Amino acid sequence: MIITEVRLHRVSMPLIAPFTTSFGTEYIREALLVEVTAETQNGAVTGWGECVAMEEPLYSAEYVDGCTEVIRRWLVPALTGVEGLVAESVAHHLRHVVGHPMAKAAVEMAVLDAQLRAAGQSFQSYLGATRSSVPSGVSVGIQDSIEQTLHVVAGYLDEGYARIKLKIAPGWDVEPVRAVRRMVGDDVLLQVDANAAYTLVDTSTLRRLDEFDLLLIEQPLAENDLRQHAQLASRLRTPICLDESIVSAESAADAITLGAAQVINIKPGRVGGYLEAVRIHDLAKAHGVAVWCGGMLETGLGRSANAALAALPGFVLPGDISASARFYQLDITEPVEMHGGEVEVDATPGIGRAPIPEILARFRTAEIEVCRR
Ligand code: NPQ
Ligand code: MG
Repeated sequence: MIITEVRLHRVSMPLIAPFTTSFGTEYIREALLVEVTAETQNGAVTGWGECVAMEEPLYSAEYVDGCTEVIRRWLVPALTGVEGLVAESVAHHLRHVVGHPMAKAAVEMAVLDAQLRAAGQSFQSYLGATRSSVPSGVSVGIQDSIEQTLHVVAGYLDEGYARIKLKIAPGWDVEPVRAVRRMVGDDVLLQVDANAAYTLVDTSTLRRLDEFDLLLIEQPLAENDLRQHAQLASRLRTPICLDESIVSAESAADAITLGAAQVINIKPGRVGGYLEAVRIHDLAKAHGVAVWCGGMLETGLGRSANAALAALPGFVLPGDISASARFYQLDITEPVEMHGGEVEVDATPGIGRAPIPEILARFRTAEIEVCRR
């Protein structure tokens, strides 16, 4: 294919309820969508990508305005002249730009969507994924009280979610986790996510979580603390899962070799795209390391693509792939639904769903034409 037009759509989507993690409270999801139009052997086709960066650089170094700039100024210009562009060569054409994995992932996703739509192929079939639905976990933000936490968790279990993840932070860890485990009993899959809020000084506190039979503790220490995570792992019974630290297949290999990660959270945006995500899946599977698909409060675009990714056989733990309704009153695509603890994998052509024009227009705060041939 050859790219003929690229448009960026900035959308502002109110969350159903504020979402608090160890790094802050979010009220609105500021999302960035990439619309790529290309000429292919089968005619003109449009593909959509979603950039998962947050509005502020709190989860990782990237943020929406920065991604907009790097996509507009550096990434798109590196692709527009390329004849015979395929999704599998996007990362190669962008390799001279250091960093910016979420921006690169969004562009690659749009090209892959266009490519699959032109070929009439679903993402599931492209990946060779066989399951038609995937288990759906839910991420529970830090609440104002333990009572409120129990109320929220009970609601999600009533809805049928297959796994609960509690956000933790120093001062909000042992007691809320104890209360939730006591309420839900031994059989509910329960895990925690610290979003890098602790240091090795907190080892004794983190050890106290061992008694609650958690599936894993996600990213207790800072992004660059691979060695410290390995040290912590040797002192905890609870398996350590890395999120922020896993930025590429290389870092995944390092984490596995060092003993820093017994489990890996794969987020396509964080690692530079769905194709790198598949490489990490393959690597982890070859090493017997369990993976699951993380979430970044995606719109239906990224959410449906994540469900297809999570249908690969190495995704042996439920992902943070909840229903659209977990976060949004109204999604910009057909909503992703959860039934009986599972989310269905789309079998229609493309990497995910496409925005519904009227809803996109309603939430859009800016539209930038990056290029037109
Ligand atoms: C995580 N997500 O696993 C993240 C982090 C996160 C579902 O727990 C706006 C946009 C707010 C993206 C808050 C979940 C966010 C965000 C947290 C991502 O660490
Ligand atoms: Mg996380």
